[in-house]
Parts: sequence; structure tokens; C-alpha cells
Amino acid sequence: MALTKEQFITEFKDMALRLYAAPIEDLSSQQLYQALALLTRSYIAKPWADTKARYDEEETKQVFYFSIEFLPGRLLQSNLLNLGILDEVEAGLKELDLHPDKIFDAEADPGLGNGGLGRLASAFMDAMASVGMAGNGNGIRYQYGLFKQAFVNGYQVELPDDWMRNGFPWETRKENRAVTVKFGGWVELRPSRGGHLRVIYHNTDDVLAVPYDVAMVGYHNGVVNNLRLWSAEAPIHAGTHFSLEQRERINQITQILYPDDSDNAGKELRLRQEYFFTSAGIQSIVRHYRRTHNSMAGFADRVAIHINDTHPAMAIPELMRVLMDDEHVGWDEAWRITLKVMSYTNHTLLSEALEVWPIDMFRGLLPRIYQIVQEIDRRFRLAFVPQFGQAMIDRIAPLGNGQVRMAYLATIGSHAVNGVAPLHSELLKKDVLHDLFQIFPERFNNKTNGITPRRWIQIGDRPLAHLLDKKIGTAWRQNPLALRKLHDFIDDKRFLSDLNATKAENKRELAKYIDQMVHVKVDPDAIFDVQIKRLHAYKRQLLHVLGILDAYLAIKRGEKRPKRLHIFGAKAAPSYVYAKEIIKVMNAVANMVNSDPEVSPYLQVVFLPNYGVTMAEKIIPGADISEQISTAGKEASGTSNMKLMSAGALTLATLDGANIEIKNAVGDDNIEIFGLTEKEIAGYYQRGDYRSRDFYEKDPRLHAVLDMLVNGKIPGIETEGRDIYNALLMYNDEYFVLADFESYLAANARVDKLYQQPQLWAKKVLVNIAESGRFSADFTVQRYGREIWHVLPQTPEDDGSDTEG
Ligand code: CR6
Repeated sequence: MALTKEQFITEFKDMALRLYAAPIEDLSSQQLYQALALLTRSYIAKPWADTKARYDEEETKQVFYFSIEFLPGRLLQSNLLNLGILDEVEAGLKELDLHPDKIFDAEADPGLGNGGLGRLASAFMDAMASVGMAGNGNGIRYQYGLFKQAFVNGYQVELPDDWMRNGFPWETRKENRAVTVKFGGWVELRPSRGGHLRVIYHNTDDVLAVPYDVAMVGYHNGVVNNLRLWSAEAPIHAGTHFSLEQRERINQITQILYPDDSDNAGKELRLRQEYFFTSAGIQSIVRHYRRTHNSMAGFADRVAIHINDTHPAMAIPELMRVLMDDEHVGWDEAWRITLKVMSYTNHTLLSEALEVWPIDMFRGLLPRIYQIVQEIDRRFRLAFVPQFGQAMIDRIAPLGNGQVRMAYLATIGSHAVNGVAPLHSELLKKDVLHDLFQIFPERFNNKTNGITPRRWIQIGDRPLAHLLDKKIGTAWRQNPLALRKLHDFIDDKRFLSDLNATKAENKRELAKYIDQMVHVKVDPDAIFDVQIKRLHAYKRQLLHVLGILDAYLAIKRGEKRPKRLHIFGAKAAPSYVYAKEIIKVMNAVANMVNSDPEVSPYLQVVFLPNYGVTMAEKIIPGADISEQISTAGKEASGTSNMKLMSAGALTLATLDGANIEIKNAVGDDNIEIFGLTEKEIAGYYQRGDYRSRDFYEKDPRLHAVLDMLVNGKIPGIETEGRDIYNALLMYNDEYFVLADFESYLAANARVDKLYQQPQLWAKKVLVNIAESGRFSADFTVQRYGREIWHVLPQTPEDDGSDTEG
């Protein structure tokens, strides 16, 4: 859109006055933010309505991305950027003597997700709008987002995240689009006079699902898509009164986000949440379709529904229910439509994260859905037992072991199933979904995750963005593959030193931020070594900590090393005891290191509390090293690896998840790889001959750092140090930390050496930035669009990627 600075100033003052009956000089940052957000929203309203009208008029096939998590990050800057008016607005604010950053910082970050999975969903929303795809989100409007993390005496404490306290100016309540979701009770099936089945519900608990829509603004293309978040309310039936307790129970459904990452929270409330937003989404999609069509026959040509992990897998029986019970479609036709509409992404190989529900709970809460799952199960067995045998079908049928097995249900009811990086997609076929792959090989495919460089570079890393504009023009802002032009300057000494200077500037900014956050003065000339992601044993923050302890001991012995600053950001699931013990140890190590005057000139450690999207925007531009050190075969993809690479950090990595593709993209010389491969680890499992104690006994450096966990040298970790020590030595180190220790140290030593050669380092930075474009989520959603959702032409344009597995 076009907007001059002068126009903006007039309209902004006007908006502020209307809202607060006061001149802007009298307003708080929060009030200025609200006024600016509302003004921005007013610019979005028309293209939002127009986009919707156009989709309806042209009968565009629409994608609905069902996800129990979204992590959109702050929206003000991103919306201004995508509208094409960020520069004008910032110039206008400055002319009014206001600080744009102060206003942007007043925005709450909606933490409606745990980690990578939720952030991916939001990256896809931004990408779909930006490539002009008709893509809508469907999720939950949690009253409280992921907990706010604080450290008390080094321990994680969880505080409520009251993110809507000041309201959420980007949402629009659509109470006229509410639907009713039914729980519990019992169902009666009765043949009706017309010959079809009549389903009569008795004694159900009804919940009103009220949608709140959030605009998803495309980048410079006038497209505005919709993210629909559902809120649970008591229905307004004439004659029915709800007690306070009943209301409380209903409101609870959308009150909190389950804070579990890579773990299955098998709780009835979670099941309620899942059915709630899934049923509401399906009902509203079908209702919208039926407004302009008098049968469901063409539904699958107009609608694609994507199941982001299994939390919305109930979309399959729910669509069957609506098709059969409400629309009177027969089973076979309903199943044909459902298969064509549904597709599913798996995000994990960890068995503890695969969702299963006890049949009793499932049947009690969702009697009609259970009947349909039973029928899916029955027909599946009937169809495939003859060819594949009872034993195999028993293993993978939707119902088994007294459970409803969601990953199997999702695979059986979708026409496409994908993993999120080539290794992960291969392992799905080999392990977790192996038997189903035998039956439905054509459904399996890979779609490597992506990120949105608009947020991470254009907004998050302004100094780099400007340097790029100056050197290679602005084409990369529209098409990140244009970053490859940087290769032309690999020998341009001036540019290489500009790259280093840009990083140095970002590191000074980050140092200030760290000081504000945790009151530690860090040296901006140190190597900034970053690990930011959820705390999980398989991600091996612990390996990183053991590396720090080794450096500590070396410095104590008088060894000189280039200075390193280790930066951590990580939340642990509140019930994940081991992860919280690791956090305590990390904080204790940070304290010990930072307060030791012999050590801190060479080594510092900061653990920033409450990591989230907004904090990531501050950390990533200042990173020199990106630690991606999960046990090979455990990290499905990772996405912080892609973000950090695009900011020119060098990846220190195991051959896991998308690290492998990063390596293929930048070449072996521009990444530091270490550790066991997935195959080697599988070998240990098969033979059963991993003995962590052997590594402890034969490696004196390892011996020394492990002893530090229990010998009192690190103050305050008596219990935690002992538990971790035992996990590594007595319980045989499930994640192969000890096996990878030596090669991890060697890789770190190579990094230290490299960093001594600034020009060589800058070349590696350059290659990483240059090759990061392929990981843009714009390309990822286009691949989904062509190959899974069939909303884009089938002819693949060359996006220059070799990421298909
Ligand atoms: N925890 C994977 O572990 C992947 C994201 C997004 C995860 C991670 O490797 O990048 O999904 N899995 O695909 C789940 O959440 C189940 C994650 O974020």
C-alpha cells in the first residue's frame, strides 16, 4: 500500500486522540502501541475483506492448516513490513519524537505454542499469504500462553503468561460465526423416513465455540489470509442456565496451553481441547462451503485440510461425522472425500510423544466419534488382514492395546503423510510408520521445514539487511534465493570485513540486551556461541555444558583460549524433572564461571530466562556459532538451525534433522560436523553394546568434567549433579552424550582456530547466508501446495533446492 510519512503522522495523531482523548505526548508506550496497532489494522481491513471475497468469487481451493499451536511472534512490525509501510511509519514516529522500538516493545508476544512446531505453523501462515496461496489457520485462542519462565536460585519457576492483559488488537471476534461442539452423553442411531440414518444425541455437554480471526498479511501483494482461533464459551440456550462451575469447566477448555514439548500429555482436558478446535474448524468449513453449494460432491476440489501433528487428527472422523450425519453422504463416498481432503505431517520419532488415548476416555468423551473410529478400524482390518496378516494389522490398526492410536489413524485417513527433513522422513518409513508404509507407500513424502527471512532478517537483523541491499540489491527481500549472488563477493576483502563489522555491531546490541536481561556484562569481542531451543535430553544442552566445564578446567590449568560467550535460551516442560535439573546445573555453571576472575576473561555463560520468538529475534543476529547437537536420529528437523545460518552463524552440528541439508547446502568446509551418525547409533541399539562407562574410564577430560558434577566444585547442585551423573554412568546415557564428547571438543577446537582468521571466518559466514534462501518457508509451502494440497500448478518451478528426500 502507499502511505506517505505525512499522511501517517496525521492519521496516527488522529487515531491516538480518538482512542485516548489525549495528545500523543501524554500517552504511554502501551497506549501508543495500541493506537498504532489499531491504525495498522484499519489499513488491513479492506484487503482482508477483498481477499476473502475474491477467494469466494473465484472459488479458489483453500487450505486449512489445523494446529493446536501457533507462535506468530509480535505482529506490528511484521504487518507494517508486509504492508510495505514500515519505513514510512518509523520515519513518522521519529519525526514525532517517539522511539519506534519502545512502541514495538510494548507488544505482547502471543506464546500460543511450545516450540518449533508452533513456530512452523506461524511461518507457514506468513508464507502462504506471501506467496498468494489461499491458506487459513485453525487453532485455539488460549487465555494463557506458554508459561513465563523465571529462575529462582537457578531453578526454573513457571509463572502465568497473561498475554491478553492489554487486549489483543489484532483479533476480531466473530460471534456470528460461532458453532456448537458436543461432548459426552450418548447417541442413538435411528433410521429416518428418508432412508438415511438419524443420529440423536442425549445428555451432551454443549460448548459454544466462538472464533476470533487474526489477519495474516502477505508480503507486498495485497493478500490477507485468516488465522481463526477458537474460544470456548457457555452456550446461550433459551431456558438453560449454567452454574458458575459449569461455566468454569467450559472456559477451562481454552484457558491454558499444555506446556509439553515432545511429550504426549494424555489428559482428558487435552483431548477436549483437541476435539474442540478440530470440530469447530470442520463445522465452520463445511457450513461455509454449503452456503454456495447444495451438495458435498465437489468439496474435496475446494478444500484441503492439513493436520499438523496428530493433535487435530480427529478432523478425520469429525469430517466423516459431518458428511454422514449432517450431510447424509454414504460411508464410501464420505471416506473418498475425507481421504482426498486430509493430509498429515509427523513431527517426531520419539515414542513418548506419539499420541494415544485410552479407549474408555475417548469413548466417554466422544461417543459418536468413537463409533466412527471403530468403523474405520473395522474396515481397515477387513481390507488389509488378508494381504498383510493379522499380526501386522493388529500392530497398526487405529484401535489396539485398549488405545486409540492417533498417528495410525492420521496416516490411514490422509492421502499424504510427510516428515520434516529427509532423514526424519526416511526414519518414519523405516521405524515408526514402517508397517503403514508397506500398505500405503505412495502417501509418504518429505517436506523439509522452513523459516521466514522476513522476520529473521528483514525485521530482526536490520544491519545485515542493509548491508545486503547495498551489495546485491533488494531482490533477496522478495526471493531469498537471490542471496546466492553473495558468492560473487567471496574474495571481496572489503565486503568480508563489512560482514564482520555488521556482526560486531549486532553483538554489541546483544551484549546490551544481555546486560538488561540478566545484569551480566559480556565482552562483545568474544565468540558468541548460541543454543536456543526447548530443553530436552535429546537436544543435549548437557553436552554443551560438559564442553563448558572442560574449557573451565583448561583455563584453570592456564591454557589460553579465544574468549567465548555461551548463550542459552530454553524452557523445560514443568513436569520434566531431568530437564529442570539440567537447567539448575546450567545456571550453577554460569555462576561459577562468570564469578571466577581467572576464568571470566576467557569464558562467560549466560542463560536468558523466558526464551521465545521475540527473544530469538534479539539473539540470532548476534550469533557466531549455532549449536545443533542433538543425538543423531532424534531431532526431526529443527528450525533454529536455519534461522541462525541465515544470520551468518556457523553451525556446529551432528548429522541430524535438517543439519544434514544445511551441510549439503554450504559444503563440508562451511559447517562443523561431529559425533555419531544415526546409523552408528542404530548399530549400538541393535547390538546392545553401548557402555557409557567405558568412555568415562578411557577419556581423562571426560572423567574430570563428570566428576565435577559430584565433587562439590560447582556450588549448589548436590542433588542435580548426582542425578545427572547417575543418568550418564549408571543408567548408561540414553542420548550418547559421553560417546560424542571427544568429537564435540575436537569440533570446538577447530572453531576456535578458525575464528583466529577473521577473513576466512567471514567467507564461511558469507556462504551460510548465501545458501540460506532455500530454507525460506515460502518454498516449503509451495511444495506442500503443489504436491500435497494441489492448490498450485503441478509443474515444479526450480526453486534451486535439493531438499526433497
Ligand atoms: N519439537 C521437532 O522436534 C521440528 C519441529 C517442527 C518438533 C523439531 O525437530 O523442527 O517439530 N516436534 O517440525 C514436535 O513438536 C512434536 C518440535 O518442535
